[in-house]
This record gives sequence, C-alpha cells and structure tokens, in this order.
Amino acid sequence: MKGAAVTVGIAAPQESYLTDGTTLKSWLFTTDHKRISLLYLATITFFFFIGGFAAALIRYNLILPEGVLDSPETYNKLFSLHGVVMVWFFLVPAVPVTLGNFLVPLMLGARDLAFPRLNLLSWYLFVLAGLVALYALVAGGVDTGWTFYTPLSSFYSNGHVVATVVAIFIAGFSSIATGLNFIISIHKLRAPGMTFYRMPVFLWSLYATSVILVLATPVLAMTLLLLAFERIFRIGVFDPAIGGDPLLFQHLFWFYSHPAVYVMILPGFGVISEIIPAFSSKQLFGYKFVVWASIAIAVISFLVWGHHMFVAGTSLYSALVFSILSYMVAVPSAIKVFNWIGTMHKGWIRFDAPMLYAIGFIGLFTIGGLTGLFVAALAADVHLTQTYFVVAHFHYVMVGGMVSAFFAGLHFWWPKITGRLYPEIWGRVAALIIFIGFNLTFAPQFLLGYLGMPRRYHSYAAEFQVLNVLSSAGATILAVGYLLPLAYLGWSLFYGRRAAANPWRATGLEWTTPSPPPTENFSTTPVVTGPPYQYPCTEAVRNE
Ligand code: HEM
Ligand SMILES: [Cu+2]
Repeated sequence: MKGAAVTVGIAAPQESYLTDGTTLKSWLFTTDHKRISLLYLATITFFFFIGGFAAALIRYNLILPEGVLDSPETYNKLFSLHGVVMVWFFLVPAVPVTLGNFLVPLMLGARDLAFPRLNLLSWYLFVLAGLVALYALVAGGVDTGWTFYTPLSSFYSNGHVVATVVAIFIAGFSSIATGLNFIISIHKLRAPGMTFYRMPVFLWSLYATSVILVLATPVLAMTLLLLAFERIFRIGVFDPAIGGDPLLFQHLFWFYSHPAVYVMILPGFGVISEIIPAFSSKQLFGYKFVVWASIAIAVISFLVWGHHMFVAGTSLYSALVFSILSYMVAVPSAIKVFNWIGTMHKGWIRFDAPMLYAIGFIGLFTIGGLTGLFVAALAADVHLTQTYFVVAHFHYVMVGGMVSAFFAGLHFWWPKITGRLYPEIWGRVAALIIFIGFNLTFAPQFLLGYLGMPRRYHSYAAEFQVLNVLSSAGATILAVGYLLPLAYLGWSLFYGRRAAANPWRATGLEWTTPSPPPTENFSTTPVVTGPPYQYPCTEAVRNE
C-alpha cells in the first residue's frame, strides 16, 4: 500500500494492486482507490440482491388479485424495504463508488484520489449506514415507502422510521465525502496536458453528479433529521395535527430527490459515452454538447422538484411552472441520445456484451425519458399519478437505464479491474435475457397504470390479473438474467483468460496501464497530447 516501491533486479510481471498485500487487514485498511472500489462493489452487490429478493416477493404477491402474502402490512414493509435498499443503498452510490472510484484516478492519469483516507472513511460510513438500515428494515420494518411522506411517517407509521432515516442520514455523509473527493481530484489531479475539454465524458458526468451530491444531500439530511425529531419529540414541523405542514416535507424531500434521480442516471450517461465510441470505433459525436448537456441536466434538475406535487394541493400556477420547467430536462437528455446515435452512425460496430447493454440502455432510457414527459404534463399526470404508469416510468430510467449502464460498465472495465476476460458468449446471452425480462416486467405496468391500477396496494381488481401475471413472469426472467453475471463473472475470476492492457482497442489513459493496474497506477505520469476518443485506436492488443 505504501506506493511506488520499485523492485530492482527481480522481474515481477504479475505485480498489481491485487497482489500488493493479501491479508484481510490489507483490504480493510487500504487507501488504494482500486481496492476501495472492490469493497464497494461487494457491498452494493449484496444490497442489490437484498433489494431484488424483496422485489421478487412483491411480484409474487401480485400474481393473485387478492394477494398471496399474509397481510397488507407485510406487503407494505416489503415494498418499502425494496425501495429504501435499492434507491439509497444501491442506485445512488452504484456507479460512482464502484466504477467511479476505480476509474477517476486512472482516467485522470493520477496515482489516487485527492483524499485516499476520506475515501476509505466513506466506505465505512456506507457500511455502517447499510447495517443500521438492514437492522431497521428487518427487525421492525418500515411501511412508508422510500419517500417517507408525512404525516404517515411522523405519526401513524408503526415501523422503525427513526432508525431508517438515521441510516440514510449517515449514508448521506458518505455521498458528500465521495462527491467532494471527485470534484477536488478532477480539479487538482489531471495529468499534464489534460485540459477540461480533453477529459473523458465519464469524468464530466461524475463531476456533474458530484455537484448534485454535495449541494443537495445536506437538504435531505436536514429533512430526515427534522422528521426524526418530530417523531421522537413531537415538535410540529410536518404533522398538521401539531401545527406542522406536510407539504413542507414534500418540498424539502423532492428538492433533494429530484436532483438525486439524476445522480442515478448521469453516471450511466458517462459510462455509455465511453462504450459507444469504443465499440463503434468512432469519435464521440458532439463531445462538447454531450459534456454541457451533463452540466445543464445537473442545473435544471434543481428546478423541477414540484412535478412530484401536482396533486398535493400546491397552487395551479406553481404546477404550471414546474410542468414547463420539467420539459426543459428533456432537451439535454435528448441531445445525449442523438449524439450516441450519431456516434454509431456509419461506425464499425462490434456487438460485444458491453455494447449490447449500452444499446439496450439507449432504448430503455428513451422510453423512460419520454414517459417522463407524459407525467410532466399537468393534465395527464392527474390521471397517471400514483398509478403503475409512474412505477413503469421510473423503472425504465432507473433499472432499464442505470442498471443496464452499470452492467455495461462492469463488463467493459472488468478486464481492467480483474485482469481476466469474462466469457463473451455468456455476457451476450445475459444482456439479451435481461433486456427481454426487463421489458416483459415493466411494459405491462404502463398499461396497468393507464387502465387505472394504483401503486402500493397489496390487492387489485380481477381485471388487472393477466397483465400482472405477465409482469411477474418477466420478473422471473429478469432475476435469471441478473444471476447469470454473478455466476460467469465469478467464474472468470479464477478461470478467465488473462486480459491484455487494452483488450477492446479503446482510447483513454486507463487502457495504457497493465490489467490489473499496479498499485501506483502508472509507472510514469502520462502526458496527454490530444482530445479523447481518437478512434480507431492503434494500440496493439493481445490477450493471452
Ligand atoms: C425527461 C426527463 C424526466 C421527466 C420530465 C420526469 C418526470 C417525472 C414526473 C413528473 C414524475 C412524477 C409523476 C407522479 O408522481 O405522478 C416522475 C416520477 C419519478 N421519476 Fe421521473 N422524469 C424524468 C426522468 C427521470 C429519470 C432520469 C429518473 C431516474 C433515473 C426518474 C425517476 C423518477 C422516480 C423515481 C419517480 C417516482 C418517485 C416516486 O413517487 O416514488 N425520472 N418523473
Ligand atoms: Cu422528478
């Protein structure tokens, strides 16, 4: 861990951050961003499967109109567990803390992040938060959903609301620390020659994400603290029975959480912007537009929170303003989609697994984004709000979008991270199964919502059964799709072929160092002489 110890005389071709200390202690006290990234990867994978298990039970319950599980209360606790774990402990952190942590210094040409120990601390905070949340969600459960709307959460809920919000409060510190670390690293640690406009888009997207994290997370933290105080001391902040205002909670909550949904997608945009040029062997079309679209999204995302409150009793005029502002987010989002397609246009496209996930991402995100416009339209939302249409909308963006992007990135950088190639054929099969399973799960929910099935109920009218059964069948396929990578990526760790430094013929500094990289990342500080994405890449490739 100590850094650039140069071995003289002894040839040590296998030296890498993975072999630099193998004890448990060397991992738990590491300050190497690459190892911390793997600690995070293990943690969020764990949460992904907990959240996924709850999702499976939700879909299982909804096979029969009267519900399968013993009580509505159990059902409420399950969807709350699912939402809380997936949003706060998987989606928000996922790409930044795993791929981001691994790649930010490598893409910058740096030795590590600006504050390596802060980085380790943020992992410990995250684990602590996760344990508190799991305790609360399993020991007593929470039935408020992931949004904790008052006065349900502050007065009526029987569950462990305080412990759960404290957990999210702690996780917030972890987010802020990571955000600060990225911002400062990007400002201070760029290799000589790497101007801002020579930075890969992935770094730009993490930069935009970090700005949101640092500015918005404190608002959430305060809100949750107030909620906890109200529950414990019964001070009237949100509960009208004791003089509070429930709308205040929604304003504060969504002031954070709408920007936060972009924390859940911007890093995904970044991943896709790396993969599409690499597998099309073409320069990213409209680099500056893609970059500024990220920044524009981050800024606009702060202006639209009121679209979650159209029917909450706010004034019609404010609703109108929020509706119009919401449409503005679509512009930079669409710019990105057009630019990715422009990049593929007349490209020499290779359909390897990362590219399949990326193409799936474009399609699914587009459906998610366009249906966002449906619900952002004031009149349509009055009909669609609190129905399965909204559930389908946000799953298309968050799961179809961000989870696809996470898988795309994981496969793309897997050889770099582990030094091993995964079995390509299985990667493609899994990408296909996930795409099919995902659409079968969530497309019917658009129809269900349009037909009027409300969300968050454990039973439903018999006429909705066929579509629900379809959705549950899709979820089963999706589950298989998500288990497959666990199997073949795990297999590849031991039996996969060794990866060359640049197995995909990709540009970017991370591909100029061996796979897996040495602890100090680069033997000499790289110097950047041109813009990113100069495809076709002429670097020699040879996998052992
Ligand atoms: C063009 C872009 C988008 C627009 C205009 C938009 C608009 C909306 C609107 C108006 C709602 C509220 C619907 C209702 O409750 O009746 C909503 C809900 C939601 N959206 Fe989007 N959205 C967009 C993109 C996204 C993205 C990129 C994500 C996440 C990655 C996202 C995640 C969510 C979530 C999680 C909810 C539901 C929150 C809840 O009530 O539990 N949206 N969206
Ligand atoms: Cu929103």
